[in-house]
Amino acid sequence: MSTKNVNLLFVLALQCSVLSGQLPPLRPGKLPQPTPAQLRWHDTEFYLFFHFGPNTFTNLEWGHGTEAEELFNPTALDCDQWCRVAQQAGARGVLITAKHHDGFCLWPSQFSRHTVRESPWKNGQGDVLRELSEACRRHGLKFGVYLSPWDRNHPQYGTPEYNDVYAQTLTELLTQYGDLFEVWWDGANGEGPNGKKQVYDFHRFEKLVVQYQPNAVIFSDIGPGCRWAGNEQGTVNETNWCTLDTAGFGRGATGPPADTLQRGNRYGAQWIPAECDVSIRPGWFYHAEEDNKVKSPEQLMNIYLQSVGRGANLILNVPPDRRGRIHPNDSLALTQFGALRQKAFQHNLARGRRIRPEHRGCLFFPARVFQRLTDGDTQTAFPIGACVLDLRRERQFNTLVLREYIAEGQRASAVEVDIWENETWKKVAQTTTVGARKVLRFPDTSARKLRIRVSDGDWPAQISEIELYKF
Ligand code: FUL
Repeated sequence: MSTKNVNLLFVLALQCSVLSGQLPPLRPGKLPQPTPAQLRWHDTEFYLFFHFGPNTFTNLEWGHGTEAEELFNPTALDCDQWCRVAQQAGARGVLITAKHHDGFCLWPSQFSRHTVRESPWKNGQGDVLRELSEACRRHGLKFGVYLSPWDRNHPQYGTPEYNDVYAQTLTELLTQYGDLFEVWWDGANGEGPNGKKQVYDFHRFEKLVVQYQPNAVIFSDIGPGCRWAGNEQGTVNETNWCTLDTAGFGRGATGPPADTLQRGNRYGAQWIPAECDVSIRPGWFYHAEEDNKVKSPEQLMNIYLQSVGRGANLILNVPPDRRGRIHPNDSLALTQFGALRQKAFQHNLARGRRIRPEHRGCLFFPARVFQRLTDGDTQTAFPIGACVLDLRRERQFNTLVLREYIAEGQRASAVEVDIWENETWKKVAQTTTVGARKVLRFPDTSARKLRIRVSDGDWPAQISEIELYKF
């Protein structure tokens, strides 16, 4: 939709609101909007996380940095298998711990002596990042990296020179493995081998990402691309604003409070949407004793509904084992989760169905304008306050999906859903924010007509799609 087109619609829709006696609050000034890279990131929705490295072989979660390189020796590393599992789960990308806190580099970095090159794996000729990035390209998956700022191995950690080392290793990742969709900075910042803590030059690191990978989004407690959601359970609050105020906050211990990360800040100064992280097992790295503690497909579905279903992205960790393969228990759970989701969202009862404004005063709009809400195209939107969806005959459903047209900011703060029953409207669901998407679940309900109302928010809240399911 062209801007001119949008503006004309806004004027008409405003007249329409006046006619119907409802003048919505207008907020002066422009709201923050996502960059094109962030918009693509929103579309990526769900991806896998791979924690792999010396900890896989020592059974630790946080390596000390003193582990011998000889320990790293996967016997049957198969990144194509990782990618097949990701695809079966319906993930659109993967992200790997290129370096965790123990400092071991999964690629032969020129700026470290603690890498795959010093290990016996493939006689020191291997490069996990090369294998994974190439497998991702073969499988049409996006690729991202976690490069821990905290390094318990590097001799220069804790000195200004370590910022050069970090910038150089980051540059290797940004320039040698093709397109990256995300760069991940965790908040852990402990002491190095010399007992010192690092003062990081994050500004310099951010500039490198922008320079070499302008399409990549940076994850951290304060973005700038996307934010930690404030817990490691993979969920975000039902009220989830994509905007955040970062002034006065840093990364890690100095980050915003968990509650703020969970909700974002309405009218926050920057577009920094939430990303929910969680592991399919209790730990982030592989531990054989957790083979029977893999989350079930139903648990994964619940996590998905409370992350992606609340407008956030989900990064689900699946740790490869000592062979360098995804354990069958994890791969089974992921395949079943993928099938569960596919089945749940297969048949959209609203697709192509007639949608009308609730208020008669709006009827001078051409009917096709309203059809944007059920046309299956998230690029077409309409700033409507209340609309009625007609399913043509009585249908059973229990799930409504709404998508806000976030390219022009996030505005809706309250939505109500009613069904037409016994000649009156009966409320079946309500929620707060919408954002990139909101999945609303409610008990099995039968009706022919539904009313969807953006009952509060800054005008114009544009909805791009309304979907209806029964699962
Ligand atoms: C945290 C790390 O300390 C954990 O080991 C894990 O990598 C998690 C995803 O991020 O900051």
